Order: sequence, then structure tokens, then C-alpha cells
Amino acid sequence: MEALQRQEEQRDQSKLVNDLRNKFVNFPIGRMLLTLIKEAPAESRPQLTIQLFGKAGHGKSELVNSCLCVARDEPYKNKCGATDCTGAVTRKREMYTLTRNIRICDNRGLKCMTSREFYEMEQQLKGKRDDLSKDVNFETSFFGRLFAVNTVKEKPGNVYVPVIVYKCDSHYAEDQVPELVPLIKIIINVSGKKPIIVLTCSEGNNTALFKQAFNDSGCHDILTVENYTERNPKRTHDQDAAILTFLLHCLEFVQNEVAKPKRM
Ligand SMILES: Nc1nc2c(ncn2[C@@H]2O[C@H](COP(=O)(O)OP(=O)(O)OP(=O)(O)O)[C@@H](O)[C@H]2O)c(=O)[nH]1
Ligand SMILES: [Mg+2]
Repeated sequence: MEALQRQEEQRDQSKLVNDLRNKFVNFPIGRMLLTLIKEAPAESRPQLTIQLFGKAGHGKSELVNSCLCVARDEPYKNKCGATDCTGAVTRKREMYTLTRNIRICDNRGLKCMTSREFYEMEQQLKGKRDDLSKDVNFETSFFGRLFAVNTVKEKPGNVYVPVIVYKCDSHYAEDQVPELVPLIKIIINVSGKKPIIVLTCSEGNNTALFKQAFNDSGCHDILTVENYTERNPKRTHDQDAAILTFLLHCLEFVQNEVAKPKRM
């Protein structure tokens, strides 16, 4: 009797995850993007880019790995080279395709929260760092920044959803999240949008504290996920559902942009 009940629960959960995945894959995002992008060149396909930001080692690459395997419904693979190493592993921005119109972009993580690092993030948001073959460079001097010539022009046809990825450490300190306030302000100033916050390692005890800290910093779009990792690659309904909820949230973010009344 119990086994039968468990089987039924499994079937319901599996249906829920499949429904979420179908909703994501079939979301009319192409049409929405066209209403947002007026000056898109006729031959180009409008693209939505989920652009990740955050500190080094906080789970950006694993979030990309998790989104890829869940959206495509395939086994987990470490395509982004996520590792245990505490140093900054990802050095370049790398674009990964989720669907025809949707990409997710891994990023170099912030290490010291310096003005140089924030400056680079600002340039990315302004669309001045679209040459993805180059390493993300945090070494630009003050004068370099002052006289910077932007060789890459903003490309029409791209809509960005800014996302900050933050790991719920086993230790919580009050000054951890406020370190990112300059980044949050840059995102709001440049894109006019508040970032979505994704809390990783969310099965720990401090998740509520980190959530509150982001709320206090003015970010209210906060989602929690437990990423798939090399140590924990086995797909589960709960983890799949959390990842798909995040992806759908990014699309609803765009939907809200479309629904906003236009300024005259
Ligand atoms: N348990 C658990 N481990 C995670 C989670 N997300 C990431 N990790 C682990 O944390 C470590 C760092 O993750 P990465 O995805 O490489 O972090 P990153 O933000 O890309 O780091 P950089 O590229 O250095 O900026 C890896 O060992 C991951 O497997 C999570 O949600 N849960
Ligand atoms: Mg990485």
C-alpha cells in the first residue's frame, strides 16, 4: 500500500517537473523580445541572455551546469569546469545555449570587491565587453579606466537578465552581503532592473539569514537552489523543480518588462 502511494507521488512529481520544463521550453520569449527590441537588425534572432554575476566560488558555473542538464533533460556534466578550488576558476565569460532564444552566460567571479572589479562588471552591463574571447580583466589602472576606449559597441538584439549568484556559507556574518551593494547599485543604474538573486548551497542552516540580508539590500527577487555538482550529480525532482523555477523566473522578468507602461 505504502509502495503504491510512493509510486503515485513520484509520478505526480515527475509530471510537475515535466510541466515546468515544457512551460520553459515553449514560453513565447521570441515574441516578447521582439516587442522589447525595436532596433534589432532584421536578419538577427533576438536573444535573451541570463547574465551571471557574483563572488568567486559561489556556484555560478555549477548553476550553468545545472540549468543545462535540467533544461535539456540530460545527465549532469561539468561543462563549465566548476571545481572545489577556492581561487577564481572561471576567467572568461562563456555563453551556453539553453534554447533557440535563451542563453546563459558564465562569468569571472569577484575576488576582492575592489572598484576595478566593479568597473569591469559595469562595462559588461553596458555591453562594452561583448568580445567573449578575452579574459575578464580586473587589472585596468585608474588612468586606463579614465581613458578607456570601448572597441565593442552595444549590440542591438540582446536582452539581459542580471542575476547575482550567492552561496549560503555555513558561517554567516553581517558584512558579507553588503560587500555586494556597489554591484547591486551598478546593475540598477545601468540596466534599470534589480538583479535576481540565486542563493546556492541552500540546504544549509543560514539560508534565511542570507535571504534577509539581500532583502535589506533592496533585492526582493530571491530564489534558492541546490546545484548539481560532480559530488552530487544525481538528478532529483526537487532540485530540477528549483532550477526550472529559476529559469521561468528569468522569463517572467522579461514578461514584466514588456508589460511595463512605455514612457512617452
Ligand atoms: N553543495 C553544493 N556545492 C556547490 C553548489 N554550487 C556550487 N557548489 C560547489 O562549490 C564549488 C565552486 O562552484 P563553482 O560553480 O565553480 O563556483 P564559481 O562561482 O563558478 O567560481 P569561480 O569560477 O571561481 O568564480 C564547486 O566545488 C561546486 O561543486 C551547491 O548548490 N551546493
Ligand atoms: Mg566558475
